[in-house]
Amino acid sequence: MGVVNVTPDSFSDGWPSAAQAIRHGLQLLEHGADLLDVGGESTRPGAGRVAEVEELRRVLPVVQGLVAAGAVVSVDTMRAPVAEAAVDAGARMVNDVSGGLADPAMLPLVARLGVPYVAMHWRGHSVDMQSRAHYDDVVQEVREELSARREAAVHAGVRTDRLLLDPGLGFAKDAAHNWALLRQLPELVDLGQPLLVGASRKGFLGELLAAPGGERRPVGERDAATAAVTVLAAQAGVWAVRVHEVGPSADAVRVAAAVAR
Ligand code: PMM
Repeated sequence: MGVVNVTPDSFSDGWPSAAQAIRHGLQLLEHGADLLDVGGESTRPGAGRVAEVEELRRVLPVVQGLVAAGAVVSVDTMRAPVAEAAVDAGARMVNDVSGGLADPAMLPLVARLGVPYVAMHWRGHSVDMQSRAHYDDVVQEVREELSARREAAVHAGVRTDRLLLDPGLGFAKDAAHNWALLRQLPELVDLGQPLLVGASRKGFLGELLAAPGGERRPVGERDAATAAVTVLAAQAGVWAVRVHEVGPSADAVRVAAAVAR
């Protein structure tokens, strides 16, 4: 899954215009992306909300442009009206980082639309989410909280064969939490839903690769580490990885598949 952020304030990339975002999405397809995730609201730690009208203005032309070019598009949004408008515009999947918690209309909407839905592990909006990064056993708690989101989705009418889960690396999680989740990915795959993992360019990779002086590896120089995570994810049976640079991860998936064969 290639990331197409239509956000001037994303932590790692972000295209200021629809034309640039569409061009970028088409490049990601050439690099081997199977689907493109279009988002108009940054969720980096500390980010505030974007107005719904602005989110729609950012996302819709990009969804339309990429769908017209033949891409399979998912929309990265926490808002039901944005999800609905994007699906009307041709998006085939909804990726909700809040797992239905941010907008009570989201789960009933995706049930009605019948589109695949990604429920990510989330404990609150980005502005103060890191204050919620407290766990006794992060893997167990993420499992339980994802199971609760699955129950809520099913209760709202979402079919289990259209439900995907995501541990939400970096969302109310520090580096140690992210590493623990990556180490125990099979326990999350065991939940029985297709699993999506988004480690791409995130801060914990920048910390791992920090220079001797302590400065974190710059965001644009974390793609080799991201591809390494992709290998581990593929080996653990993850369904997809959400990445900014698709080529290395597409190659990594092929290597993992060849080894498995
Ligand atoms: N991470 C970001 C945004 N959306 N969606 C899912 N399902 N999983 C993630 O880990 C995730 C996401 C933040 O990254 P970005 O600002 O680089 O897009």
